[in-house]
Amino acid sequence: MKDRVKVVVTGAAGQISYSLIPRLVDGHTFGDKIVDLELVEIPQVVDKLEGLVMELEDSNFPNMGNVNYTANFEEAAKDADWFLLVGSIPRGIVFNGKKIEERADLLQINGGIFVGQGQVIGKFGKPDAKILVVGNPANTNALIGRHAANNESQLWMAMTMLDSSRARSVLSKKLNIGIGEISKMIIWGNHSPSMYPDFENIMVNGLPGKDLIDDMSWVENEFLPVVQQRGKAVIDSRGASSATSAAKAALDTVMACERPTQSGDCFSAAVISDGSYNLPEGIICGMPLMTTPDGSVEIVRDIILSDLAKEKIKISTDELIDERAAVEDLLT
Ligand code: NAX
Repeated sequence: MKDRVKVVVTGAAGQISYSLIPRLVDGHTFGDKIVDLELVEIPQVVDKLEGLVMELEDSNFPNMGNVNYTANFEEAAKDADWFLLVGSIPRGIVFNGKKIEERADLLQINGGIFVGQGQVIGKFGKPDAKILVVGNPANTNALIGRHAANNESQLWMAMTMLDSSRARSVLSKKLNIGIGEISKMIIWGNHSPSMYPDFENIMVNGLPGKDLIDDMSWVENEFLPVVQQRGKAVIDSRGASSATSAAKAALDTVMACERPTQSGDCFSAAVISDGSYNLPEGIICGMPLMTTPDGSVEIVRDIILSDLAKEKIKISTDELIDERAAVEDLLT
């Protein structure tokens, strides 16, 4: 009998999920496992998911198991292995009669959602469940969810893989090499324009690539701003935020956790800081991670940071500390 994996996706009727969900059951992300899906939406939208389920059925994915949709997160969460928390309230919408434009309001509203979801995950998710927060502000939402879950054996991550993919794309063009030739692309800090893509620790074809990037003016004036502002550039052009690339990044994160990391490599996601690299403790911070052969995800601790890197990372961790202060009432 094939192994099974149960995956909960929130924000299932949104644009990222439309690209994400079919690829969870296509036999690539979870290999040969049968994937049971729990698709979650808010009550106003949940019925739309009937159409998505029809499409999934009509796609004939051989590895698709049971598929349910619901507005009841508790019902969905029971014994789940993975939680992909995509759902959140975007900036600009009217919520309880008020237009949400300030980051502080966004933090409070979405933070509130993650208190409830965190409590449920802590109680009903599998003890070794992995939780990937995509919905913004992802790091602080994950911090709130993790706190509410109060379950140390579960792993809470916020997604920085998209930033890592963007950085690899820009570097591959600069170096005129294939994407697959670049590895170890670490994103430090917050998933926001303050994050720091660590070009100094990349590997190119398995060898240190730092010396290939000797043009500091390009780094400061092109590489860093392009990567940090890429999300905004996509919104400006498309009129909507990144969707298919965000979905691919979520899948890449899942796959990075599901398979052991090759020796010398690492992948990017934000996890709770334990003080490694002198980062402030108790924030969800982008870091280098590896999956061990027994399936646990750990921080890679042997990266060397330059003074430039430390200075840039501090800007981002300071922002995370400010965000934490803005939701202090949700962390008690
Ligand atoms: P959409 O607005 O298309 O979809 C979001 C969906 O979430 C909506 O259908 C909404 O009804 C649902 N939702 C809201 N609250 C919910 C709740 N409590 N439970 C279940 N569902 C709920 O947004 P989409 O483009 O799919 O983006 C989703 C989130 O990803 C946004 O917060 C966006 O900012 C964030 N992103 C994060 C990225 C990252 O790298 N971490 C990159 C892409 C994206 O910007």
